[in-house]
Amino acid sequence: MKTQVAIIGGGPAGLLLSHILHRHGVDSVVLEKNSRAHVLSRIRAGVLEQTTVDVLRQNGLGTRMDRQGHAHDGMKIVWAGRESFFIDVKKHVNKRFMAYGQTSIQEDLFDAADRRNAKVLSEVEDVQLVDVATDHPCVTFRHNGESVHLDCDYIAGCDGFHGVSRKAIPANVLRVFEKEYPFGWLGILSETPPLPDIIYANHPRGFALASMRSPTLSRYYVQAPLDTKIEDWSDDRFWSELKARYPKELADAIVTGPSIEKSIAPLRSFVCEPMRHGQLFLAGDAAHIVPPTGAKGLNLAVSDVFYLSRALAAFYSHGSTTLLDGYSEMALRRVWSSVRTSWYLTNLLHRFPQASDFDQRTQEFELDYLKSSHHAQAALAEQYAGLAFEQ
Ligand code: FAS
Ligand code: PHB
Repeated sequence: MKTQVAIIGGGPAGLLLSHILHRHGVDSVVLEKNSRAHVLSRIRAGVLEQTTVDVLRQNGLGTRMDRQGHAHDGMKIVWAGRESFFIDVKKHVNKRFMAYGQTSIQEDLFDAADRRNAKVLSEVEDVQLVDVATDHPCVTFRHNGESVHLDCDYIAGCDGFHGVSRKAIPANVLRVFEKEYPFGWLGILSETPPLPDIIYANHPRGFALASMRSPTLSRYYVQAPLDTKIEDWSDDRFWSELKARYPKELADAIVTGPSIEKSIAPLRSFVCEPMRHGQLFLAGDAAHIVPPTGAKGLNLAVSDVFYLSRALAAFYSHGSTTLLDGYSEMALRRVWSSVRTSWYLTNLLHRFPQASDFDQRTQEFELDYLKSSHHAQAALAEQYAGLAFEQ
């Protein structure tokens, strides 16, 4: 087999890259190790930055999002049972963000791939990257019991944190920056009407978050210890703990119901540099992970794909490698900005088991300052809404 760009991973990064490359006349093959049903079963991100919304609309992927998504002017923060305050993103930076689930985006991407008869191979096995630092890289894998050799010009590693692409960068070249947080998020999905706003809560019992997927689908999270077992958390226990972390008038407004999904995600930050080695380019979770507090993970995958697809299109349309050569540094500037924002919000809103009284006091005064200063709120609004792409 031969293609121009071999894409490893059929999550949001891989499918979006394949879609945009096709619109620029660039051929690709997507290799996904799981079944389509498994990929669609994963419940993940829910908040889209303005730049992500723009990329989806500009590439013909915004129709259902504009119909079913919910645009927000900002989000609320409440702590220790006090009055909540609203970070008015629209007022501060004239941007909005969209509540539209990653699962819906994945469905839209698969539909678009089917419409263009895209070469998306599911349930591939034993993917290996060969000669990535030469001008004749290739990918070998097994599919439907057959061994396949895929020649290509470039390889896009879109295979997530546990993928194989990052491992193709030599250890003496790769630099890794990571931070583990001492807690996770226990999240549920329920077919109940959500609260009208996205509301972050910092409470002595721990962090909580109220979000949504649609007017009839709610998404909630509570901070939980790393050794939390799902089987120890009945729906009743979850709802009671969630309500305990919000002020009474908000807790009373939460409509409870049976969970249709329940999962725990550890919170970590991880960045690898560089995001390129030879003809291999990493995009999305293959290169970086952020704690979900800032709703940045999926949005970073989209920004990597925006930069990488623009660079590949420039090469195939007029032979320029300038954007390809600058991809890693450009993508990492936006990655580190989002890593920092996610780190700031995680420290601001969670209760750290080992926190000293000093740590606790400084956290409370940071919240007081954020509540009272429109400068501080403007800075957070700018970062939460997402920075503009570099030209
Ligand atoms: P993905 O991990 O989504 O996709 C990688 C794909 O590569 C997968 O389909 C995988 O099967 C495939 N793959 C792996 N190894 C392979 C191999 N060897 N060969 C072929 N294919 C291979 N982000 C937010 O913004 N907000 C959230 O609330 C949020 N919640 C999350 C909850 C969880 C449990 C997780 C894990 C992530 C969450 N994220 C959240 C982040 C998430 O949305 C990611 O940022 C997003 O999925 C990144 O997309 P991809 O880079 O495509 O990686
Ligand atoms: C979500 O809806 O899943 C969500 C919203 C905001 C976040 C993280 C996750 O910061």
